[in-house]
Amino acid sequence: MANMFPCDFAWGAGTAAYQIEGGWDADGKGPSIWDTFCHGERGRVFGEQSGDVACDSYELWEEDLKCIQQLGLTHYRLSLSWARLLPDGTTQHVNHKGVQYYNKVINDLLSCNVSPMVTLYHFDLPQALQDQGGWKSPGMAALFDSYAQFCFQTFGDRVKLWITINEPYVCAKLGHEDGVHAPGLKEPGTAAYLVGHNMLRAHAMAWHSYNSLYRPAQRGAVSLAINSDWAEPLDPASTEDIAAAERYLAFTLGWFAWPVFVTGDYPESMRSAIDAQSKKLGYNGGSRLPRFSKDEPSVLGTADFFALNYYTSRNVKPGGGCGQMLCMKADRDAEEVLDPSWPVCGVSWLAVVPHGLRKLLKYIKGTFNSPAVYITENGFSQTGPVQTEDVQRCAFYRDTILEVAKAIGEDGVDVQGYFAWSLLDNFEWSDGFSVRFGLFHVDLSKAERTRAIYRSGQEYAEIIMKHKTHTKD
Ligand code: GBH
Repeated sequence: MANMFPCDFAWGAGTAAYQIEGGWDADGKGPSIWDTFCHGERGRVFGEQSGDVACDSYELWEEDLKCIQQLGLTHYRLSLSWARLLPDGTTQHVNHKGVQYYNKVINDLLSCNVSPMVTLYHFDLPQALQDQGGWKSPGMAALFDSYAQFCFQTFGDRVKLWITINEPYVCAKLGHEDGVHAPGLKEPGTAAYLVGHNMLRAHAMAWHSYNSLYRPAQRGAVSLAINSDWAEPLDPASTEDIAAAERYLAFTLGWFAWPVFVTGDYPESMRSAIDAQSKKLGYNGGSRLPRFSKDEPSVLGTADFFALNYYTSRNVKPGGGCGQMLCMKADRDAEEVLDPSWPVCGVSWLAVVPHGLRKLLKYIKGTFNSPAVYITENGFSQTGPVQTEDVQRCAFYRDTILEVAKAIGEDGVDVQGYFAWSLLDNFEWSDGFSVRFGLFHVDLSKAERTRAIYRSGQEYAEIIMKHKTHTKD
């Protein structure tokens, strides 16, 4: 099909600090909750692995830059380690070595004509702030805002695309409901809603700070990255399944996008499902889904673009509970079914459904008033022996990018960029290094952490090259 990508389309790839940097205690960095999580109880992370060294990008940044150039990326998405910049989480103590590191990264990117997209928070809270209650504590919002302002002040002359928080859903649910991510809390049915709420408040405060204090001079754009699967009713003719699919989307995408893009509050279907479940189980501690205070600046309108992390799709029907216990699954009442025709790559949750991305983009256009969209993450994983000739992943990127082209050309979605996840094989959270999302393989058996391009990296480079040279006029 004709090339639908605008000439200034962002062709990117992403990484996150804890997943690649290593240098966990180097040069004055403070510990984060992921350091604590990995160094703590056994059995939390595959093979007792950690991000202590990871791809050693703290030492080997210039190797990463070579990879970025080899792909011909126009944009690179990285995250800052809060505890590397502010070891105790507060602006009382700035670690200048940390500032120096990110200054070099940003300056090197710019001198190679690559625009940075910078995420302030990708799962790695300074441990010192967890010790004060972490994201369950309402005070985190102001602490995040100070950190964000410090970053805008320090790097915002050069960084024009900011993500405040990556995937509040994952931090809230995997970190505080399931306990499989740091800080490893298992408080089903309550903590996640509180954490999600404080993250939205934190994001909104930072956006307002940027908007009034930094935007006039820096002229950048700020958003938060929302992850969501696409969901469809298992039986398209069943009203129960249709309602379940709507609840599924409300509890993932809607939880964060509705307040920011539509009403300043959570989706009504989400609150009523939670409250109905509380009633059923005789919980009378008030609504478990917090309310936004009228005394704080609104979360409505606090995103300059829509940042979407899309990986997979689900078919949905009512169901999924935890007996007499409170839990988000029971609140959501939407059971996930994988279509047997969808291939699964690497991890069990990742069914390959490129056309789900197009549908989700169309849904976002219709529901959130045609925002500009950046696909800030999308990728395909490997497990088991390393396959350098990863032809399936090549097909995945081709198919997915074609779906993005259709979303732009046929559905009129204003997609402005696509970031493959990930530049490098890296520390895949509780899966350790057993799951590989990289466009480059990283040899962990060598101190040099040698990077080697996969076939899919070459494929992506060719796609980028083709589109850069033949963009629509
Ligand atoms: C992204 O989240 C992260 O932002 C990124 O750091 C990570 O490397 C990448 O995924 C690849 O995993 O195990 O059944 O509970 C993607 C969204 C939502 C996908 C939670 C996995 C867990 C499913 N993730 N989901 S399950």
